[in-house]
Amino acid sequence: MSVKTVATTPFDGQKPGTSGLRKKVSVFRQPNYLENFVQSIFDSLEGFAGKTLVVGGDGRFYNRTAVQTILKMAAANGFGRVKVGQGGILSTPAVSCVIREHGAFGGIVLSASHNPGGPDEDFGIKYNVSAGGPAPEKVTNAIHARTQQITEYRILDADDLDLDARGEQRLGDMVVEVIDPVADYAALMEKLFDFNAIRAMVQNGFRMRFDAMHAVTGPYAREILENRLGAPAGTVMNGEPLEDFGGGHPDPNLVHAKELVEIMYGADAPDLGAASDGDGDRNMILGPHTYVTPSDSLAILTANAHLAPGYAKGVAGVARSMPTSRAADRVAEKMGIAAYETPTGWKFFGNLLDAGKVTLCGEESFGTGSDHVREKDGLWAVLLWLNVLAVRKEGVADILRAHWAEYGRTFYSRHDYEGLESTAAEDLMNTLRGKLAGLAGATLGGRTVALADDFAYTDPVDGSVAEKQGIRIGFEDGARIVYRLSGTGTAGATLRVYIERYEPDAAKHEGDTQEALADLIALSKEIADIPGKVGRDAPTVIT
Ligand code: VG1
Ligand code: CO
Repeated sequence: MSVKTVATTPFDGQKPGTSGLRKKVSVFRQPNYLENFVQSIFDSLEGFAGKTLVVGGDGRFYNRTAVQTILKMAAANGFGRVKVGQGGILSTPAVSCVIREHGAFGGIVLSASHNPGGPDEDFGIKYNVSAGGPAPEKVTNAIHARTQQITEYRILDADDLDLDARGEQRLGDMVVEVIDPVADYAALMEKLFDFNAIRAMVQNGFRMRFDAMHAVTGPYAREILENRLGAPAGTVMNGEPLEDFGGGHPDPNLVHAKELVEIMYGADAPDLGAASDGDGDRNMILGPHTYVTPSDSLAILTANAHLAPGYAKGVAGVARSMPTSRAADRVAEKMGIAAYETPTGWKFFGNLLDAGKVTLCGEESFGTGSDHVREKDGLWAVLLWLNVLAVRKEGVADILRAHWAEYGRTFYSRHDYEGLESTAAEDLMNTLRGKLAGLAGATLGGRTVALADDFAYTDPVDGSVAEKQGIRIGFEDGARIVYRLSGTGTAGATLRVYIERYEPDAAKHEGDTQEALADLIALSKEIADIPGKVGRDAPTVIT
């Protein structure tokens, strides 16, 4: 086996977005495309000779091919060991867990998360640092810069390895260890949560359904929910990871997790319904005829985390991405703990978690997590909910209503306008930016604008600054409209509009979210002239 040095030339557009580099599979399949990016990652890192790299992905189409290439390149670049999930599978939170548990140098996650998979769909790759989290912008910028300069990459001339047999194999001087993708992760969950209490609740007749959406959490959920917690077989639906996720969007929301939603809104609905996404870092929580928004879920978990053994000492602070509703802030205020507002994307939580400033974090996009790893974690959120339900002995809807009664309700919705022409979407954002200075103090739709800005964030730990992270228009009554363009899509542009309104009056907490927000939704279209700028009257997806 010899190391080959292959001459190459840069590709345009190898710029990591909100969460790694995501492109169509056809783009990744171009000769040298993946290799260039992987070599650029390695070229941007220092001091990994002889160290351990963790590699795994969500099992989507091209996962296995990419894993083989990465293993040979890791060997040629001098890593000492790669821990790779059996079959090339590791959920995103499991990669984070394995990196931390084994003191690895870093990891490579192969996923386009909630985007569809298959030969004509999406693929993705990202690098995670030794703390277990997504590389910060300093690193992703260096990787991108390197992709524009690259002239060669190194790869071992070797046969493909058997990824399905657990155990150690050699690849040149490097050891490849094919690991059980679930073991370390499941052990960590057992440490954090009261499995006995949850098991007892299940034995007493508590019923749940977990929709793995034919994505990576199937094996994790079966092992944890069915094998360890005693939920009956069949609790986990769509539990077989498929390369194309069965043709669906592995995105756990009311639109894409339709099968689960029908069960939860049907007759004889189970006590808890939950779903996770392609790479296992998102979660949706449902009770019988009840939907818990991710923003509310973060707030409720912050208020209740101490009920689980792993958080018995309390929560140091909570962080949420800027477009996430401010429900968690209200809990933090009452509890006397710090609340942070960060740009969209989990990489911005890493420093706060490492510094012990926060214990829980969350995003409106169905992401919740804690300091147990450095990624958002779908099954973790489900287990924390289960632990809270087991201790409080109340239903999901009761807990949600009690939370609103105590803290007030934040009506919240996200409207996505997908598949827009990129230049038109950019123009909409730029025009809006141009209007901001004139908006403060203005009256729009009967509300007075208290704040109008383009969100900029200074990291309180390392002082790094991230600018242009989304346009915020805040009103004096606490209502808010936020606009930003997606950084995870692979075709055209997606405009995300986030709308919220605070309702302290418990007598007004019932009712439909879209109706409760109707005037703000109309205003959101008007302020940005969405119909005029991008030719749309209505969003494609509402969550
Ligand atoms: C979306 C979400 C964001 C999330 C990101 C990655 O990004 O809005 O909150 O962190 O996806 O999640 P964007 O730029 O498209 O809005 V995942 O589960 O795709 O890794
Ligand atoms: Co994901």
